[in-house]
Amino acid sequence: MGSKKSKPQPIPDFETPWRDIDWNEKEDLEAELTNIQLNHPELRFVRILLHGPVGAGKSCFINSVQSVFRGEIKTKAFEQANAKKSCTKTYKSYTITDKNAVILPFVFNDVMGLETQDEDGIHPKDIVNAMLGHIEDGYKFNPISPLSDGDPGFVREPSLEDKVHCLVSVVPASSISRMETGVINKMDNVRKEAMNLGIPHVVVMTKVDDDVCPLVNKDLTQIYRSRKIKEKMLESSHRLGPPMKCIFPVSNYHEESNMNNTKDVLILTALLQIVKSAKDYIEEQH
Ligand SMILES: Nc1nc2c(ncn2[C@@H]2O[C@H](COP(=O)(O)OP(=O)(O)OP(=O)(O)O)[C@@H](O)[C@H]2O)c(=O)[nH]1
Ligand SMILES: [Mg+2]
Repeated sequence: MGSKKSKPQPIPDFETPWRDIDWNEKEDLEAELTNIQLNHPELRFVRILLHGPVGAGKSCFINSVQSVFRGEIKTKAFEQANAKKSCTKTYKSYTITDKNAVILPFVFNDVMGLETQDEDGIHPKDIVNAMLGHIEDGYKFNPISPLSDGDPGFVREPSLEDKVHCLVSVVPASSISRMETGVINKMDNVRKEAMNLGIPHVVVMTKVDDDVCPLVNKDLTQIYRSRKIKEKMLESSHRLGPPMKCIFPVSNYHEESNMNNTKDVLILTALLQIVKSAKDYIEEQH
C-alpha cells in the first residue's frame, strides 16, 4: 500500500497585524501633512520624484494623493491601462491642493517608465538629471540620449526647489517577482546615485488589490495580516534595496468612483514617510 502524500498546506496569514496601523487616523495624517513646516527660506515645498517600470502606477499614485486631499476622484496625470510603452512621455511637476485649493508643501515629478531595452523608456541618466534639478518642466524624454549641459531643456543652475528631496520607486506587488533584471539593474543604478547624493529612497508598492492575496482582495484592512503581501514587500526590499521600514503598500484609485478610508490611510501613511524623509534630508544638507 502506497502512502498517501499529503498536499502542502498554505502557510496561514498572521494572527495579528505585523505593522501597526490605525484606520481612524486619516484626519490626523492629513493635518500633519498639510501643516508640515519646512523652516527654509528658499523652499515652499519638497520635491518628490517617482520612477519605476512602465505601468507601475506612478501617475495613478499622484492622482490618488490628489484625490485624497480633495475628497473626490481626480485625474490630473494621464494614466493608461495595459500600456506597452510608457504613457508618460514628458517631465512634469504636479502640485497638490487641498479642498480649499490651497497648495500643499509637496510637489511630485512624474517621469517616463523604465524598460529593459535601452532604446525604450526613460534613460536612467535622465532620472539622475531630474534628481539634480537639471530638467525643465515639460521636457520630452529621449530614451536614446539623456539630457546634457547645453541642450534645450537643461537647467544649468537649479535652485534648491528644483532639486529632488526624496526618490520614490513605484513597483506593482502583482508583478515585482516578474520584473526584468534589466529594469531592476537600472533602478539599482539610480538608487546608488541617490545614496551618493544623500537623497532618501522610499518604495511605494502598488496594486496590492490586484489578485495578490485573497484576504486583501476581500478586505484591504487585513493588509498587514497578509503573509503574501509581506512576502511581496520583502521581495521589493531584496530586489530594490531599501529596508522593509521604507516599503509602503498602497492600493491606488484605479477604477472606483467613490473615496475609501482604508485606501486613503495607506496612501497618506506612505506620503507622510516620504515627506518626512525629504524634510530630514533638507535639514541635514543645509
Ligand atoms: N488594480 C490596480 N490598478 C492600478 C493601481 N495603480 C495603477 N493602476 C492601473 O495601472 C495602469 C497604469 O497606471 P499608470 O499610473 O498609468 O502607470 P505609470 O507608472 O504612470 O506608467 P507609465 O507612465 O506608462 O510609465 C492604469 O490602468 C492604472 O489605473 C493599483 O494600485 N491597483
Ligand atoms: Mg505615467
